[in-house]
Amino acid sequence: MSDADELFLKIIAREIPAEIVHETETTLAFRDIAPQARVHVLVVPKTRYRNLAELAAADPQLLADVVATCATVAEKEGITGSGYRVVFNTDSDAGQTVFHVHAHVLGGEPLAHFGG
Ligand code: D5M
Repeated sequence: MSDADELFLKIIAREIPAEIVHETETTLAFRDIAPQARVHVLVVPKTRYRNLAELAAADPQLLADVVATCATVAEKEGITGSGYRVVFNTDSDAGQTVFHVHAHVLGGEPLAHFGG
């Protein structure tokens, strides 16, 4: 595991500062350091898995906890009325840079549309 991949474990351990938005027994939500929207929060499981596939295979309940925390964050940030997006960048084509699975919760303004 590289230093970059340990970053979120250090945030969970409060060894590196972050603006924490919400915490549960199994997950932590904190603001992205380089926000791509007015609201941009990362949700991580406190146990590290490299990416979404590893988490889904190893611990489906923990994946459900991450998704539930995303919904809670959207509520707390007041963006459920206008809508929001949840993204798991996975590996190189998606530009994943930190190999501790994390969901991006994006909203608070109209987002560029993609898909059909
Ligand atoms: O997303 C990794 C995200 O992690 C990227 O949007 C920046 C964010 N980041 C990097 N360092 C920090 C710290 N220290 N606090 C908060 N957010 C951080 P990826 O999907 O891997 O590209």
